Amino acid sequence: MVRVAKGLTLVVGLGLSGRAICRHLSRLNVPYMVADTRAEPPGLDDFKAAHPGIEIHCGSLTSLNLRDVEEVVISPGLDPRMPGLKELADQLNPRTGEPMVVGEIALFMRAANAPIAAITGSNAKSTVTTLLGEMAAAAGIDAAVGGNLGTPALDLLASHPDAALYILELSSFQLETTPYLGASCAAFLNLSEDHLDRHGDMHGYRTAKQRIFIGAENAVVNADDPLTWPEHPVEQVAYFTQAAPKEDEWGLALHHDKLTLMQGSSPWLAIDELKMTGQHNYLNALAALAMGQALGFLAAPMCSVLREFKGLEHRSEVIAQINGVTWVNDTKGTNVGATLAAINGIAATLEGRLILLAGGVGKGADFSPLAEPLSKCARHVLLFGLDAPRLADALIAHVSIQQVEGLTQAMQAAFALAQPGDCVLLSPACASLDQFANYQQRGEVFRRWVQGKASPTAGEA
Ligand code: UMA
Ligand code: ADP
Repeated sequence: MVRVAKGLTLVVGLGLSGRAICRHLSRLNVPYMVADTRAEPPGLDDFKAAHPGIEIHCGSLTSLNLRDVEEVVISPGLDPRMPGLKELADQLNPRTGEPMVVGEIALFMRAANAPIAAITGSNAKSTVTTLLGEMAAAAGIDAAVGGNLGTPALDLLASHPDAALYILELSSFQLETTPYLGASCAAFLNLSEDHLDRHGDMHGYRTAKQRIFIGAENAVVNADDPLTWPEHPVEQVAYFTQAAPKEDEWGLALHHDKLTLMQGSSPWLAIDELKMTGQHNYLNALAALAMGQALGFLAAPMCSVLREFKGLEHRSEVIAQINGVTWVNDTKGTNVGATLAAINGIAATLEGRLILLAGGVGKGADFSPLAEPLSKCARHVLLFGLDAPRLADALIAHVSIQQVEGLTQAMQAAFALAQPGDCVLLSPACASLDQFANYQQRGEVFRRWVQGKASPTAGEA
């Protein structure tokens, strides 16, 4: 047994968040040690060089004696109820009154000096977080943007100590270990199956996400999905819907014969002024507008951002047209809800048929909702990765499928099958970690291959 010395904070995980937690504790002169469940966590030597004298434990946490630990700060990718921490996770810290095991956002809350806008949901978090950040910048507000999006929240405190607003994308993992948030504006965008391997079931997953409303002043939620509505007391709630809006709701309706983003009966922006396409992105625009309004942003800068915003890379991103076939990278479609949104967005304007490339780590999801839309618009589905057999079981009765080894084989097969007017869509409905470092790497493999085919001399074919 390795005893954690009295008064030490234990940081668990040496990923992006764990390192940000360490930097934050170092800045505050809080004594800490680090543990990582992996025998050889990536970048261990670099960490040691940057933090001389910090004790590091690698391997199972069950060999740590945590009797005298001050507090445990855990990384989002780890379950606070994992072996070695389970008992402690149920105890309260006599010093802070918070659970003994907390996450990065709990530390962020203690140190932040500016209001927080927080965004969660199964999908669209990064898009809405980025849109809101751009709207803040256009409105002349010094906002720092990060969280699950990529820059750990604690790093924002160091890089933007005088920010007027923190805009945070928060995952269910981060919210699960956040005792109190107190956001000025908290959005819960949508709920569909994801991360069931971690949260057990939809109830556990939704309960974690609902924590975004603890202490919130304003909420922005999806009128079409009551499961997003706040279950914690919130002063003001704004709703967005894909239908015509009622009263003060945000929604979509015809105005002068054009589909328009509306608040109640007031038109804001015609859809044909947006660069983003797809019904799901219209909802994302409405959610960002509702948040911006709750935070006091002016209308004109918000609309000018919406006119220019093209969407983020890796999300329904058109990479190339080759021989009349459109190749679309939606590697960030890492759950069934996201892939459904991508398919529906493309199907609305598709001339030919869809060829879907999907597979990877399914996280316990039910893939059957994909069957019906694919039966209507797909020429073929190419499946790869860990959960290809489960996807095949869900789809085989409805659409032509083929299991292949990996993404490259899937792209080669799609290239041979596609007809002019078709669209080849990478939207895996799964995480990438069985065959790639992350979703970005999967998207880059797709992009490079497709660009190589588009101009064979420029890239690898
Ligand atoms: N791990 C171990 N043992 C450890 C520590 C980590 O096995 O001791 C594993 C985890 O199980 C996981 C991987 O290492 O498979 C990374 O986990 P982490 O908690 O160290 O992750 P970070 O590098 O800190 O990145 C996290 C978010 N990742 C997760 O929550 C899994 C990043 O979101 C986020 O950008 C970053 O913090 C900064 O805030 C990524 C993500 O996939 C994009 N998020 C999930 C999602 O969006 O669906 C929630
Ligand atoms: P997140 O950060 O929640 O993963 P992103 O903005 O990165 O969300 O989008 C991820 C994927 O979710 C996209 O690739 C797209 O397929 C899908 N998506 C985007 N907006 C929506 C929406 N409003 N509803 C459902 N799916 C969406």
